[in-house]
Amino acid sequence: FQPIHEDEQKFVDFATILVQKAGTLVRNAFEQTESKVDTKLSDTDLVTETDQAVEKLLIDGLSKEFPDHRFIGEESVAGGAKIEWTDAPTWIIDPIDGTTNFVHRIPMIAICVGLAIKKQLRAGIVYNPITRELYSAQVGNGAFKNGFPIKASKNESLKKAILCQSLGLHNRVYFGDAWLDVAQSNMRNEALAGVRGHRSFGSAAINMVMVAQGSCDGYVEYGIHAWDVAAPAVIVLEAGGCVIDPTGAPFNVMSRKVLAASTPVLAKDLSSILTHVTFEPEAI
Ligand code: 2AM
Ligand code: CA
Ligand code: CA
Ligand code: CA
Repeated sequence: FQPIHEDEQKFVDFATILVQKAGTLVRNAFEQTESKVDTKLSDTDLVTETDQAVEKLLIDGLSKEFPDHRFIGEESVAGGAKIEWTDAPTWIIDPIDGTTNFVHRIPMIAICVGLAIKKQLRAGIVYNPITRELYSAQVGNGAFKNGFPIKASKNESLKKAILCQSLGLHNRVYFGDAWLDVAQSNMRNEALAGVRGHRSFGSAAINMVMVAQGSCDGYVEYGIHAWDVAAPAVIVLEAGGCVIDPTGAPFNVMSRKVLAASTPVLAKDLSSILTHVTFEPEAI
């Protein structure tokens, strides 16, 4: 492990404790049926008081300890602020990934905190406060679940693969001159329809840590944002998996799309079969 900032370890250790504190808040709110739900852009785009409280807890806590750090948080940039990258340590935060699961009390949710320094992703923390699974990774240091090393599968065969995609409205993109549901389009492809199984956990981060721990073999999604994938991408890579752009190009955290796979062979096979759609890069 080669830090690129002398206090990098201190940053990550502090954030890990804070994420667990935030987890207690989420766990306590999880069983309450009364939690107030608002919609953002559409009926499927939910936000709760807990999303906002968790983001505040994380940003307040980190900025108090590290006043010169910067933040990219889902619920803070939603107001229309443009994301600007600087060399300063930057925390990329999704307070609850899987808000729909949270609202429906489906226990697959994750607090995601990624750290970039000098515009490079350096660390990722993905915590499911309900199952108390804490995934973490730092570049060059391997990936862990509750302190135990995790590894992506060695699967190179699509036929033996479990694939994750997101089904549902938000995965539709305007393509050509009509709406295209990317996951449905992929499923109509014979090679993808014939894999061992399909899963959709309702959280980008959970889908990705499933690849990181070798439970699933591939994950593809369009329309995601930096805060959905920054932290879990580090975890997949450090677990020995691949994270690329679905076209096969190098992964870009701002490009609104991601392909995670257990092996380079599987990543390449998936990339050659998938429905490809173009997105404007992150413009928030
Ligand atoms: P979120 O819960 O943080 O919003 C669900 O399939 C995955 O897609 C989740 O990671 C969810 O993140 C993300 N997502 C992004 N935009 C969404 C939307 N408009 N509706 C539902 N999920 C969305
Ligand atoms: Ca959201
Ligand atoms: Ca998210
Ligand atoms: Ca979220």
